[in-house]
Amino acid sequence: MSTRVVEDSTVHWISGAWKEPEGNRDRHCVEADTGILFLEIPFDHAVSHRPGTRFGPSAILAALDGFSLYCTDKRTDLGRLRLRRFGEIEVTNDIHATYRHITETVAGLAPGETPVFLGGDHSITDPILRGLLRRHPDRMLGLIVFDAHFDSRIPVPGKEHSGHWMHTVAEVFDHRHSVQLGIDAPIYSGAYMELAEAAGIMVRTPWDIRRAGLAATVAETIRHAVEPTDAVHVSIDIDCLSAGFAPGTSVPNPAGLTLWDVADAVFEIARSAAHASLDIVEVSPPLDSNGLTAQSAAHLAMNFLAGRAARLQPAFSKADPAA
Ligand SMILES: [Mn+2]
Repeated sequence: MSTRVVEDSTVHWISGAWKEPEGNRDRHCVEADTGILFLEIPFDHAVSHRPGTRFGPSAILAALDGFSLYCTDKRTDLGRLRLRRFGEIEVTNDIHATYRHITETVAGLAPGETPVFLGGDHSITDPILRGLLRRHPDRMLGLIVFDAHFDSRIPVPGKEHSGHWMHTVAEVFDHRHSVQLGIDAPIYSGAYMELAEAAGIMVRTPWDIRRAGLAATVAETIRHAVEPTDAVHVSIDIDCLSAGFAPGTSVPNPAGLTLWDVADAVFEIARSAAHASLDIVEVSPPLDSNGLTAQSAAHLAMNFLAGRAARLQPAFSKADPAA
């Protein structure tokens, strides 16, 4: 968005807030808790249905650049955050070499900044988590996933896809502090639900969430994945959203969650966790309608940023009637 309808000196845009050129890391400039590092992973070689998510990162960033640094919905100023772009993590059509490269890159990120990964297909969350575990081996990591899918299929060598990363990452990651919210895809057996819950994963379908209420579900999620851990990784597959909010994805979801439910949950999670990281995956601009899915993804990213910013504003909780 290069032309602004609004010319107002009180409004500061995300497009003008990026602090340093891509890849120029200055760890002395990064204040703990305020640094946010956006990384692009334009990888869709493992997408299980329709490709196109390689164009997701640039579309989400373009949408974010059209936002101001004030999250109006959450009455939260993002101005104290230091936003920085890493640029693209290099990907190739060698799936396993790409995963190794993602893990190495994430493991080597300087401490202090909060990483936000923009995909790409959902298979990248496995190498991201492996990298986060190596980046901070001293931290116990919780995992909160918003997705219509379990992503826990048994992988078949040579037929890798984006639907088995929850299974493969269990080689190195204990799911006892994992949560999956929004699971409702009609392509499973009861065995998937039983296996997930037997592994300690807190699974809540959209129906579960509607019955318990969002606030109760978020509180339970925080008790399961945030309070017992040192850091939490949030993974948002955009197909957790109803297709009305996210038509531009490989497998659009006719049911799903609402954008505001996920946004409010992400805000509360980001506000409650001492350390956090985020990935947003499966946004496919070639399948999108009027850029709506990228806008939804940007809205979720902004709510994550607002949650981190709200942690820095103790006065926020006094002004928040819900707190
Ligand atoms: Mn999914």
